[in-house]
Amino acid sequence: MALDTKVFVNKLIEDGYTHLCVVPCSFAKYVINEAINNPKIEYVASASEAVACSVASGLKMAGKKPIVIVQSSGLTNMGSCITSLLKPYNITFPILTSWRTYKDGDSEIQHQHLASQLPKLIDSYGYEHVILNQEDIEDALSQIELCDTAHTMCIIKKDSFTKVELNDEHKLDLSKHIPRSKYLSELNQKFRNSDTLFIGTTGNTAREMYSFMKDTNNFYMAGNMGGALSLGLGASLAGKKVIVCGGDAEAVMHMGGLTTAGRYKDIDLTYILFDNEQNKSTGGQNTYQNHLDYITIAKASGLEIIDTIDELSDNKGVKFLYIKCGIDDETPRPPLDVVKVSKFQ
Ligand SMILES: Cc1ncc(C[n+]2csc(CCOP(=O)(O)OP(=O)(O)O)c2C)c(N)n1
Repeated sequence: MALDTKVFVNKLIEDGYTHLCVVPCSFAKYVINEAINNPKIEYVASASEAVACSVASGLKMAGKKPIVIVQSSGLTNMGSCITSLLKPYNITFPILTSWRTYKDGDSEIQHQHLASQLPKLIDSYGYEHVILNQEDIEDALSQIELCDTAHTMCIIKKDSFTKVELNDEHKLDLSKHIPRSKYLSELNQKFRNSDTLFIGTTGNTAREMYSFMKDTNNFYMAGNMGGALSLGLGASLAGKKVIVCGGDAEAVMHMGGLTTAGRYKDIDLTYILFDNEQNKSTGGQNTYQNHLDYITIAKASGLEIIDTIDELSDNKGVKFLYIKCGIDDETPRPPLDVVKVSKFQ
């Protein structure tokens, strides 16, 4: 059985909870939708789990009642905040983490390690854990209360919540933008049979590259969200020509990668940022990043701005291409044998 999401969120509000600080996981999609729909709780879309945890700490220390929701793969990002802020300063608030599983042969290898080790990770942070009771809403709420007052984390399993659609006023309309597949096909055409290495980021970019860039040399980075540009920087410092293709949520998770990459001139590295204004792969949640001017940020970080795929060339430098794009239909994930590559071609 799944918890009634609307009742659950409304009861949290009745219990005084004020903010939901989130990096999305598809397991929490419906709670996120309800929090966005419901004006009585504030949805704080966070660039990373570390950001979500620090914002929640500030809220709690200033008298509010925040809740954090993250994916198990992101719990490691919160490690520093947990061990050096929450624990020593005895700050508590509910941290809800999904528990992603892994089946042998599955290409989602980013979840393989924590599929068995999540409780140990939580334990190593000095936290107890409870598994959210999806059968009994009152018990589930008392588990959240416990997590608000003790260093206890709440694990969410798949299908814990009933379906809630986003209200129309929160839905994104990207129909006027050209879908990403069109640009990926153009890249495929231009770089087929070239030695340029393409790195696709976690999320739907890599998945779509698998469908629309069949003839290029691609590395599909299933996990390590936020690390694609830096992975590409390492490869280009080692002499590769590299083009990183990423999404807008991935771009901000470890944005310091831009400032590090911008220091270099004598390498061949390009970062193409596909901005679809959402976390497509975890359920299409709005990234709420329209206040960002990505081109200005990249330029100020030292990258050279180019405007079109046509301008991509073998000239040395660290280049940045921003593309606002629309949404393609779902495409299949790349299979395990193409994902699990430990050396670049
Ligand atoms: C550290 C970490 N946190 C959260 C996730 C869950 N996650 C996977 S993809 C994704 C969103 C990707 O969105 P974006 O980069 O905009 O690309 P899109 O899927 O929209 O193409 C999220 C939140 C993750 N894999 N790793």
